[in-house]
Amino acid sequence: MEQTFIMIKPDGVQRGLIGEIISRFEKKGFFLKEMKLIRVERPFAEKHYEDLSAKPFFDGLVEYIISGAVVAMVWEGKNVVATGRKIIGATNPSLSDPGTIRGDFAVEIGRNVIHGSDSVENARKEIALWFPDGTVNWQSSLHPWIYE
Ligand code: DAT
Ligand code: MG
Repeated sequence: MEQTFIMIKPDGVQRGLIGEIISRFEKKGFFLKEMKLIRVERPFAEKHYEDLSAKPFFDGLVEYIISGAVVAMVWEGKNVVATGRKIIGATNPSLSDPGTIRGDFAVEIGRNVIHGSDSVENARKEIALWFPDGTVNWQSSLHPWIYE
């Protein structure tokens, strides 16, 4: 089944939003397949955001990601990449709908609390980068109550 990479950024960790964010993905019917609290170093953050290296905000973005601990996770479920992006909300919290994570908990684009993969291909790349040893093999006993 499809997997996505979700990261709670340093502001989300500092603001005590870890449980709230995990809860939203759990309650939706997605399954946690990997998770770690980690503080990454600059070269790793630059690699994660390499597609944005030409953008004027790149340096500030990297500074922000390395400014504290993050929670890196793999979530699994049907259409989890696209649905995860909907749960997260628009990149700029001024435009994120209420009910989304960014719409409910963020104000500034440079403090938007959470990252989620934007395509299945990028999810594969990001999961391989953050979890090179693969993901945990387990199946929730709730699976048949959520998936037909
Ligand atoms: P997203 O995180 O929604 O996938 P993205 O991949 O385009 O958005 O950009 C990665 C992060 O970079 C984003 O979460 C916040 C920051 N960012 C994006 N566009 C920006 C901008 N115009 N000004 C400042 N920061 C920006
Ligand atoms: Mg992105």
